[in-house]
Amino acid sequence: MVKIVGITITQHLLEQQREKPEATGGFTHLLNELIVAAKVISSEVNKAGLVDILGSTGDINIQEEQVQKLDVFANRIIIERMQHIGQLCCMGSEEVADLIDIPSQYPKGSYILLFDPLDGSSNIDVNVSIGTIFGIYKRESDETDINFLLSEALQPGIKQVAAGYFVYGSSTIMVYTSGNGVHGFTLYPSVGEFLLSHENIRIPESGKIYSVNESNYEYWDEKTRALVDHFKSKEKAGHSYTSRYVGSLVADFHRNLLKGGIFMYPADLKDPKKPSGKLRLMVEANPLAMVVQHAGGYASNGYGPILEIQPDELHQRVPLYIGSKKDVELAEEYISGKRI
Ligand code: P6P
Repeated sequence: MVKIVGITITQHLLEQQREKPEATGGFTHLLNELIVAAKVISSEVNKAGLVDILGSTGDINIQEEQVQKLDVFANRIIIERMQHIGQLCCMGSEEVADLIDIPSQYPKGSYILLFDPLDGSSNIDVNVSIGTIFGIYKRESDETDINFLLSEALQPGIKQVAAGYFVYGSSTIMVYTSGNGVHGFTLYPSVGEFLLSHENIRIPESGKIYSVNESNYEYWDEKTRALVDHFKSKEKAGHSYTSRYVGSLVADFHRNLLKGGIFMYPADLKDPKKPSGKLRLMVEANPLAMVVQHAGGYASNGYGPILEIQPDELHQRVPLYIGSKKDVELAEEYISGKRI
């Protein structure tokens, strides 16, 4: 007899809401609707391969990447579900070039949702975990016209009111923070409920795992090479590290969050159009940076906190060093040249 442990996420959110006298319930409503969208995506991901939703559409997205059918599906599910709830003034998606307006027939709210609908989707047809990443901001003015809202969406990550991710893997898990600890919930499929499974997650201050795509070694500068060489050398590091790289950011990040370690996607010269590396500031780095910070870790672009970067554009890329505080601080010492 399986003993159901852990409170539901609905119960958790209501308890968190009760702790905030000024809360109107709007944030709880927003997160609950996003959770429904994730359940739908999880259901589709878990039967991918059985239905014609695998593979690419043949299109190239704003990121100049092959669009996977599941990317399109996940993006559509989130937009369609979130646009009518009356809590958002706009949305930004990794899959959509411009900021997404709320159709005029629906009421606008004061929150901004930025998301990567299905990160790592090139791994779906080989059954590697993938996920949805999200960051939530509040608009700072009364402006609701989409032509003015881009400046409202381009806030530094430190302004996020909440952030988190869903991993669609051996189980579907949601990890999020609204500034009051980092909490993980595991989907109980037959019940359709996310149950609290990882309360108040804390990342170890230093780890024994480093995650990086070493095939980019020839495209890195000397400082980046020295940093990765450090993790490969027991003598330099003082203990041995192990390399773990799934190629799906949410999977690599989630493992390191629980076990400790550092994930790196450095700047590289592989693609002159992407000198800052591959990952996106607004829909990948900022949300995970908020999560890791509230779990006691740190996220840097190699020179300073990811969360303090003032964004210039919705899809800007950023080098990312994220995970255990001591490991990321070491990365900063190498990348900023303080250590050779
Ligand atoms: P590479 C997936 O495409 C993704 O955006 C992240 O999920 C992942 O961390 C990264 O790209 C992997 O990139 O260049 O190592 O294949």
